[in-house]
Amino acid sequence: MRKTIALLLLAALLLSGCARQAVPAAEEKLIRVGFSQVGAESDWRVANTVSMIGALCEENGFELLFDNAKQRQENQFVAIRNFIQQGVDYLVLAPIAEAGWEDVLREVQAAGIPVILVDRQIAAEDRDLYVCWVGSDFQAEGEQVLRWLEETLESRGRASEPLRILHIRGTDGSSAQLGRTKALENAVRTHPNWSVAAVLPGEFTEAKSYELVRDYLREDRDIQVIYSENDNMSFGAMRALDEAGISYGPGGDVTILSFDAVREALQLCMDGKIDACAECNPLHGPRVAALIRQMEEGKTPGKLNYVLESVYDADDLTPAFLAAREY
Ligand code: GYE
Repeated sequence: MRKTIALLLLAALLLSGCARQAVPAAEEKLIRVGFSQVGAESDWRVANTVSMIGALCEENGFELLFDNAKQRQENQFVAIRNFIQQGVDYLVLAPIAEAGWEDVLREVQAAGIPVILVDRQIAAEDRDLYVCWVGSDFQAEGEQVLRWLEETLESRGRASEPLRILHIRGTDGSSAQLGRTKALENAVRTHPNWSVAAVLPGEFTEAKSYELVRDYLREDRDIQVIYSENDNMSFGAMRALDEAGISYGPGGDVTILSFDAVREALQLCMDGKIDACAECNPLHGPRVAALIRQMEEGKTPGKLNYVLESVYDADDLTPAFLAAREY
């Protein structure tokens, strides 16, 4: 899958023309934007990169400097300092983890460069370190998919059975992990018959999740639910379940709850392999471009900009819906 992602990214970058928006006047100076991206760890991330590159392109009036931090915060620090050197007009940052940004963002502030956070948030007390953020409400995503679980168990007359949940976590300390994990912890607290069998640090990658779940199932097969904080980790878990001869999906032994709802996951959901997908929309490119345009016009955008999302199960999905899906 990693190879597939890399190839997809390459193909998308080569093919992706500019997703043209407002037409800038011919003599208008390009707006120089430095974008520090988390990595290429998942299908979601690849879709996000394609969206950003598609929107922040020359035809739309931007010169984009892109850096892939390969899932390491130190790489983001280096990229950001390079962007300052290169005199960017705006810094767009998808922070890997929430903690640890004060120092470097103060340098950005001292250089007079406005910061837009995208996707994940930062934990800094000084809210002036960035102008605005656009992304998802990760805790709400978790709450929605857990409500789906609760209602589904009730409709099957299984609401009071003991439920052991295998929790596959995303990158520790990232907003996506923190929010989704909090939703699960709250739900377990309010359902006395639910428990977390184990927490596996899957780092949002298919390969890591596969290894961890494979090893885990050698010790414990008494799992009723897998709560996987992104689709790629679900794909890895499914491979491990296949190898262990454990069935999953509606009608199977293990219920799979997945996050992102990328096309491949929705296809698996339609095919009866994933029970429910909590949507997480990666198409932030045009949103970030619009925020920059507002700021160029001297306006101050709203501080926190949430994207609306829903939960899908097989009943919601059709081939036509999937074909029209952008990611
Ligand atoms: O869910 C995961 C990715 O921060 C929302 O990061 C993003 C998460 C997404 O690697 O697939």
